[in-house]
Amino acid sequence: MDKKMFCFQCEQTAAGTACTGKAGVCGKQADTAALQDKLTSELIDLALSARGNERYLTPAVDKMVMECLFATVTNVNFDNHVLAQLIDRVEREKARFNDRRSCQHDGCQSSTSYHISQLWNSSEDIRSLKSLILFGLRGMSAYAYHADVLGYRDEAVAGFFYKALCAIGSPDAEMDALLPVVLETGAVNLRCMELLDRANIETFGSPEPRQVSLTVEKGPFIVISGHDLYDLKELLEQTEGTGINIYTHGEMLPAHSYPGLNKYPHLKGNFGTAWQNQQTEFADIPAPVLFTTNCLMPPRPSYMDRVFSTEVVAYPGVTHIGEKRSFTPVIQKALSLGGYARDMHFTGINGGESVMTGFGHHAVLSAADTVITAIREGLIRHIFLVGGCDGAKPGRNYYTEFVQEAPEDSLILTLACGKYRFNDLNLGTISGLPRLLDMGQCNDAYSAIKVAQALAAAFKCGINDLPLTLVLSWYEQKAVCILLTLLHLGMRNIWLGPSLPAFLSPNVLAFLVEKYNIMPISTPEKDLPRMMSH
Ligand code: SF4
Ligand code: SF3
Repeated sequence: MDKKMFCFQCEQTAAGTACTGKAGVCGKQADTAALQDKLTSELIDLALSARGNERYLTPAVDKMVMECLFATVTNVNFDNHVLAQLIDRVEREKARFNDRRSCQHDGCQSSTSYHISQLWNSSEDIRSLKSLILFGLRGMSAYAYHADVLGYRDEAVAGFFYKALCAIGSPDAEMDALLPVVLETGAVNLRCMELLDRANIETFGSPEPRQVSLTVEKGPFIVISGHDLYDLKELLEQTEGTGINIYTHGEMLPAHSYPGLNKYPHLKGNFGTAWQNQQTEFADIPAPVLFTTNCLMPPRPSYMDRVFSTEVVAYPGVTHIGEKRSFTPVIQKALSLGGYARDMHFTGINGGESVMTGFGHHAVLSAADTVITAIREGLIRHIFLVGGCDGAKPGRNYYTEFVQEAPEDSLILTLACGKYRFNDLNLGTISGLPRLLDMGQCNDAYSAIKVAQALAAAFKCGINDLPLTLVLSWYEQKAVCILLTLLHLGMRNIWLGPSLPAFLSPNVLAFLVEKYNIMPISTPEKDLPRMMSH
C-alpha cells in the first residue's frame, strides 16, 4: 500500500497546496487515501465502460456510484475495510456490465483501466478543471444520496455522474471541452439541490422559523450530527418513550424547523458548535454521538466508545449502525451513560443561549412583501449571504467580525455550518424581521437562490443588479458544487474565503476572476465598503 498520498480537495490542505505525506491534515492516512483514489479510478472505469450502453445502468448502480463518491468526501469515511468493500462492489458491477455488454456487442469488451494518477499528473490547467468536476461531483453525490434515501431520484442527475466521470477519464479532453462540463456540474447540482429540497419538504413539511435552546436537560440524551434528516426521524421514533432526549449538532440544527421532526417533544435543542470543535466538545459529555454524514474528525480515545456512525460514514473502531438503522446500541449507550444530573446551560461561541433557524425559501418568501418594501424605502440597504462551511483556521474569525460590523440596515442570510461563528448573536430586527436569517444546511443554498431570483423578479432586474453580496466560506466538496451552481447561474462578485482552492490553477483562477469577478476576502473593514458600493 502507498506510503504517501496526494490530496488537495479541501480548504485545510497542507501548506495550502496538497497533503502529500503519510497522513492528511484531516487525519486521513495515506493507505486510506490510496483506497479512495482506487475507488475513484474504478468509478471512472465503470463510467467509461458504460459509455454508449447506459441502458444497462440501473437505479441500484446509480445509488452505488453516489455512495462511493460520497465516501470520498472530506471527513466521511476513514475505514479501509469499508472502502475495500466499495471497490469490490464497483469491480463486480463493472465486470457484470462488461459481460452484459459483450453479449450484445461482440468484440467490444472494455479494456479500460483508469488510474487516478493520470488526473494528478495531467497539465495543471487540465488537472484543475477535472478536479473542479470531480470535487463538485463528490459534493453533489451527498445531496443526491440524501434525496434517494427519501425515495426521490432524478434520472438527469444520476445520468450526469457517468457523463462527468467520463470527462475526467478522457485522456484528450482539452480546456474548451472541460469548461462546459464544469458549468454543467453546477447546473445539475442546482437540479439536485431542488430535488433534495422537495424531498425534505414533502417528507417533513416546510421549515418554519424556530428558536432552538442550547440547554441540555438532565437525564439521558443522544447527540446527532450530520445532514441526514431521515436518520434523525428514525432515531426520534426509536427513542420515543425511552426517556432519552435528542440534541442536534452541526448541520443537523435546521432539522428543528421541519414540522415532521419538530413534532417530537424529545427533540430538545442543539449541542455544540461547528465540526472542528468536536474533539473538545465531545470529550466529556455523558452521552453518545451519532454521525450521519460529514464532518467526522478522528475521535479521541477518551470518547471513541461513545461515537457511532451510520450510512456512508465510517471510522475504524467506531460502532457502525447498518442499513436497517437499528439504533439500539446508541440507545443502550445513552441509557448506560445517563446524561447530566442537572440541566446544563451551554452557550454559543458568543455567549448566546439559543439560536434561530428555519428561514427556508417558503418562510422568507412569505415575508417577501415586507423585504421588498423595506428595500424600496431604504430601510434595508443591503443583503449579505454569509454562508458556507466552518473550519479550524484562525482566519475564519473574518465571518464573525463581518456580521458584527455589517451596517445595521443590512439583512444577513446564512446557511451551513459556518454560521456557528455568529448564529448566537442578537443582531436586532429590520421591519419586524430578524436581521440574521438562518436558511438551513449547505444544500439550502437552493433557498437562497430562490429568494434571490424572486427579488430580482420583483425589482425587474438581474440577480447581479440586486443589493446582494455573497460572502462564502468553503471547506469541503459540497461547497465546490454550490459554487459551481452559482457560476452556472451567472452570479458575479462572489467573495470567497478563507483561502482560495489549491486546485485552481493560475489560468483557471484568472478565468474565474475575469468572467465572474470572484474575489478573495481580506478584512471586513476593507471588504465591506467595496461590497456596499456595488
Ligand atoms: Fe488533506 Fe483535505 Fe485531503 Fe484531508 S481531505 S487529505 S486535509 S486535502
Ligand atoms: Fe460543514 Fe463539514 Fe461544509 Fe454542509 S459539516 S457544510 S464543513
